[in-house]
Amino acid sequence: MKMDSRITVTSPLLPDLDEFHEMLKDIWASKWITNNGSFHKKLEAALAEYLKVPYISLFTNGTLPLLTALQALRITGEVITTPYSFVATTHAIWWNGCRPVFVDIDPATGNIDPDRIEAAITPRTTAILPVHVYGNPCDTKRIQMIADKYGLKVIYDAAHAFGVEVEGESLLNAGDLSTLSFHATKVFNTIEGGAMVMHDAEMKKRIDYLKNFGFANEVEVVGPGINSKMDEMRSAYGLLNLKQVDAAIEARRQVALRYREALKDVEGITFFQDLPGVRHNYSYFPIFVEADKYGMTRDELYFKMKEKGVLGRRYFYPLISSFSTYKGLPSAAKENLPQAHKMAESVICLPMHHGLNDEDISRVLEMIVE
Ligand code: T4K
Repeated sequence: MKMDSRITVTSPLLPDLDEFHEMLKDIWASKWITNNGSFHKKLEAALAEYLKVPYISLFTNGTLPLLTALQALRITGEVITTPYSFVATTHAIWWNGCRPVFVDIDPATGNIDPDRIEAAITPRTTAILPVHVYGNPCDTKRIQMIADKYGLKVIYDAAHAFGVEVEGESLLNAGDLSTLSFHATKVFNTIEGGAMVMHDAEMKKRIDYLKNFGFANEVEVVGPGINSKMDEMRSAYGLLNLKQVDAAIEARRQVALRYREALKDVEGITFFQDLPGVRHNYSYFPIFVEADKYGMTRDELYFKMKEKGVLGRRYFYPLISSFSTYKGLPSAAKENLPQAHKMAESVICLPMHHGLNDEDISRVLEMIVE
């Protein structure tokens, strides 16, 4: 099989090269290449409008806004979170000197199960860090009620939730802060990149200081900041990608429709449906393999697909709580996380991106349906 006939799990949305070149000429002429330049400002304004959020701050990736959100809210002690995510979610808690406390997930969405959060709260708990996994919205109302009852902060890892809306409202406005990833593999990308969404100008100012070493001005450092500024090249690239992101989401939706139609009667294969009132972004298309009904294990199917050049991914296997770094935590015990284990052991994310053509989709489906 030729290398270029492989179908990858995702493929980056790329801006028009000529338009990008024109923007690069402007950047070269200005000689201002990073540190809150004009393209950076333009991208923040354009994203705030597109995402329907009051304030947004750009970052260099999706991990540093998580770290910074915990810093900004001065989170200490224990943070309740999900094991069913990319490892960056838990790393951010650890890097802040806090203890992650894993809570099992709801199999209907893959997200933290609100029914199990209260049992994990102790006098040391200060925050909840849920993830809208695959862009499926968490039960934000229930989570907020619990947070209010116990005086906890809520930071959403919304790395997968670019553009997701619930009843016409941006999902990114839930909780105290939300963070996004604009990595190459995401629905909207700036190559590497990310952002934080906040509710007020005061918090935006604080976050902007924190991502620039804590500098409030030339001579004043107001907090233990970090360097996570997005440069002008990637801001310009982002502005161009924003123009085509709606078309990309629609193309992804069409792929999801084809997958769902072809897989609906395959015994032992299940998948998520669109949730009522939700504008999904189709960032991933996970399927779940029940070996006894399907006649093949998840890994047998996964490796068979791989052999034939159809490169799905087992997001999120292994669970974060199974990595050697975290498996010693009391909340990482397998019996505490049965649903998360079940999902991690049955999932394959099928190729899902704007560039898949009919032939690609048929090739993916043949692997599963045959
Ligand atoms: N929170 C959550 C819930 C996250 O999922 C993530 C990241 C974060 C936080 C942290 O955000 P960042 O700091 O990363 O912005 C990928 C991504 O690197 C990572 O961003 C993402 N989540 C995670 C779920 O997936 P890998 O190691 O699986 O990526 P990789 O390099 O194997 O790429 C996957 C496939 O994508 C490749 O097989 C082909 C395709 N691809 C990839 C790249 C980089 C391309 O076609 N072109 C490319 O340039 O982690």
